[in-house]
This record gives sequence, structure tokens and C-alpha cells, in this order.
Amino acid sequence: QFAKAQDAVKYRESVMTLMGSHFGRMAPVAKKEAPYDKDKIKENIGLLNILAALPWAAYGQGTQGGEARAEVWSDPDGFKQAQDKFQAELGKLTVAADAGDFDAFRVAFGEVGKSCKSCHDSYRKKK
Ligand code: ASC
Repeated sequence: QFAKAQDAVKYRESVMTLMGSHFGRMAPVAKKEAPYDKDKIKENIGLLNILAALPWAAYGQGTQGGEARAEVWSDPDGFKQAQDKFQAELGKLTVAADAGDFDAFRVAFGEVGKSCKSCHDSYRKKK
């Protein structure tokens, strides 16, 4: 799938960058600093659902590197649990956005953000 470890690193970091963009641009809405546009939010979350499926296959054996900590490979069950938590919270965010429920969106947005952070805290190198 990836010819070189560095190709896997670049792939997963590229996907994470896009996820950060499509998640982060909703933050002003969640903070009530920008208006809630249901369709724009749904578009971002639709893209996030696609992107969220992609990074994990790029953490195969022998692809150590980048900002990933050794724990990704030494604690695969914990890493998988963190992925599953993120997917579950993104699922709730998707339901809220589909319903056009701003309050539910805000709560679920915060929970997705926490799941990003908690995985980064455990599995991404400290900057
Ligand atoms: C983002 C981003 C993250 C998360 C995290 C939430 O927009 O790039 O890693 O949100 O900061 O706590």
C-alpha cells in the first residue's frame, strides 16, 4: 500500500491536516462567533466522515515516524479504542448536524474535540 514508511507518514499527516481544517472551521460556530449555517456544517461533517475513515490504515507495522509515538505500535488496543471513541463521537455530531439542532451540535462538537485531544495526548509526540 505504501512503498516507504515516509509515504505512510505523509499520507496520515495529510489526512489529519484536512480533518483539522474541516473540524476547526466549525469552531467559531460552536463558540457562537459565527452564524450556524446548517448546510455548511453538514458539508463539513460529511467530509469529516469520509476523512475519519482514512488515517488508520497508514499506521501499519514498519511505518513508525513523524509525530506518532511508539505507543501507537506498542499499545494497538488502546490506539484502536481511541479511534473508536472518535468515530462514535463523530457519529453523534453527524446526527445532531443532520437534525439541524444547534445545541446538540455544540455539545457533540466539544466531545469530538475532546476525543481528538485525548488521542493526541497519548499517541502523538509532545511539541
Ligand atoms: C482541531 C484540531 C485538533 C482538535 C483539538 C481539539 O481543530 O486540529 O487536533 O481540534 O485541538 O481539542
